[in-house]
Amino acid sequence: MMEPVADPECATLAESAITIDSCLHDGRERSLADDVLDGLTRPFKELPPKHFYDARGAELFDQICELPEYYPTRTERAILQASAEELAALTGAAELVELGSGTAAKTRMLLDALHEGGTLRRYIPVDVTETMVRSCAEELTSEYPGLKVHGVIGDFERHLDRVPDPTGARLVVFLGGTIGNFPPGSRRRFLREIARLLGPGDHLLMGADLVKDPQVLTQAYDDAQGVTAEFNRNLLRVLNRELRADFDPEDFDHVALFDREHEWIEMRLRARRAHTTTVHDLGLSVHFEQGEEMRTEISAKFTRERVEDDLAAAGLELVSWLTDPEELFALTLARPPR
Ligand code: AVJ
Repeated sequence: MMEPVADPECATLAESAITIDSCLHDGRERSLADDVLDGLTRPFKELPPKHFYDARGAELFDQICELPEYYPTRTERAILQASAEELAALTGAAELVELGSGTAAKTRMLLDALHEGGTLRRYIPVDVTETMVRSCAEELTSEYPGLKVHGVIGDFERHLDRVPDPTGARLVVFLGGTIGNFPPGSRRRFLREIARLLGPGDHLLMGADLVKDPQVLTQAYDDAQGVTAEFNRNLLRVLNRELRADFDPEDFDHVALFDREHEWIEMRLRARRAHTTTVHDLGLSVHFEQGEEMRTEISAKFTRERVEDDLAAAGLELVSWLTDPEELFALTLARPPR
């Protein structure tokens, strides 16, 4: 059925409508090890949020998206619902490149609209989770006759160069507000990398969570059922399994706070007692003071001005600013200047 092609960097598996490039191999484990070694030996301990999403983490994140307190997912979905047709008309996209595609649940609204508009030919999901890319490729090729899917199994921070050359007007989508996970400098660098995927006539559609009442924000990251707390602590289970660390997740409390100066949410894990943990694969022992906090995520909140400035720094201009009536969340359509 699928024939592996000999390519040591990125193996390609191809069948009629589906192409899958894999860029992962052992690179992912190395990046976790490097991130943990750096992050846990800093004066203020920190781990990057991208390692939350193992199978359990992805499941917990799906639960977060259904929580009453967590408005971003349903709000973005409603905005997409209301504007998919307009976006399809504005972009006339023949191909949709999605960064962090996951189950592509929200993407279907765009695919539907582009399909209806008669322009859609190819979908290019980029995601670290191989099973997601594969199952979504299979579902979508059977749902949309004639659609080609070229999946890239990789980390969008490292493997954007593996996105195949464009075959027509392109729409790159980066949904969910994940752009907020980047601190400001890296954010602009990343947007510049995305901009390199765009030629004249191409567009970027990006979701951005907006600055709002701090209480609404902190509740979204510290829900009553404790799902987000579990999601946060799950990061320690990832380290235990992948790097043979011996964290007891119950040694840590979940903390979510809104940093008003930077206008971002921070999630942290706070040590309940002084203790030392070993990360066996790294030969590393890490001491935590009682009450010591380790940062596990920033999730920046935006204003229109901030989005416009960041886009401009990446050489992109804002075309449409689409938001919900309460202005909780925004979808921004941008393009290279003409
Ligand atoms: C997937 C990065 C958009 O920042 O809101 C949800 C992750 N963390 N609850 C976000 C998350 C805690 C989410 N993003």
